[in-house]
Amino acid sequence: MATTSILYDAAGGVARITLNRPEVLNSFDTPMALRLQEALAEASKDEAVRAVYLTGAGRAFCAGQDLAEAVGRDGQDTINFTDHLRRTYNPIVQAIRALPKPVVCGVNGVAAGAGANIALACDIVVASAEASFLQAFINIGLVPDSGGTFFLPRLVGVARATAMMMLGQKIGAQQAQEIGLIYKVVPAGTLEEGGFGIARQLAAMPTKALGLIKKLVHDSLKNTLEQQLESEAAVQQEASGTADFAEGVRAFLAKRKPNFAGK
Ligand code: T3D
Repeated sequence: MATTSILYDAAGGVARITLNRPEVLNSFDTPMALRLQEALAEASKDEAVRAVYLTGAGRAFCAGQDLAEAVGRDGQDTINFTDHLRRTYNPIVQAIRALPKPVVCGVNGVAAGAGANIALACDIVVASAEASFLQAFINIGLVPDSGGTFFLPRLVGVARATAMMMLGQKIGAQQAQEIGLIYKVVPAGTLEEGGFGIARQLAAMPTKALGLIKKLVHDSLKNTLEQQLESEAAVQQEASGTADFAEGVRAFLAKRKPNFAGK
């Protein structure tokens, strides 16, 4: 039995956050959702952390809401779903999107329900070939939440998104890559190299500029081209004021590798 539902380890510039209730496929009970919020806040404020890696323990990434918590033995809801979403998954999704550092998700196995959509909220999603994505909500008579109805149409288009959400069928990692749901699938057993490796690589890059790219990409979803061009012009000025920009140019001119400090 897992005793700590969220594992947190920060080393070498990367905060590794592991969903850790493998006996129930890392499905979320409320304490676990609150702990994940704390872990994301810690990663955000720790200046030594320059990238975040989110993954799951055992054979699954995350099976979404712990259904035993949500529904009692008599089949009656034990939670108010609106309040619960506002307290648990919505702040998680918002924290991932607002974190001014890249968040890489290493999807090690099935990602279902809120688990799938928390993965899709991350900046770069790498999945093991054994992983799958399931908008499981409809299979129990619910609608997608945790940002699913926002992320899916934007990632894969309305036609595929609607079918995935309505049919509630598993999409394999390979197909997820082919339709643009995720960045990349890696062979089974190589997620540490292919997923965590990307987080490590990002942790040595210009952190402020990475955070600004994230902001620009998200802003673009609501901006006109004119607004976005203006945004880029303003944000570029900010990026040009960083020590990493100065180092990048110095290194280029000296024909050496840059040593970015993340400042
Ligand atoms: O306000 C709100 O909170 C609403 C929010 C909702 C957010 C949501 O996420 S709703 C969607 C909830 N999730 C699901 O409906 C997924 C349910 N799980 C599954 O469909 C399947 O387990 C999987 C497709 C994910 C994996 O299937 P499989 O065959 O690989 O594993 P399994 O045998 O079904 O599960 C293994 C164990 O994990 C099993 O327990 P056991 O029999 O070994 O004691 C199973 O009961 C448990 N488990 C899996 N998912 C959940 C779960 N236990 C509680 N809650 C789960 N979500």
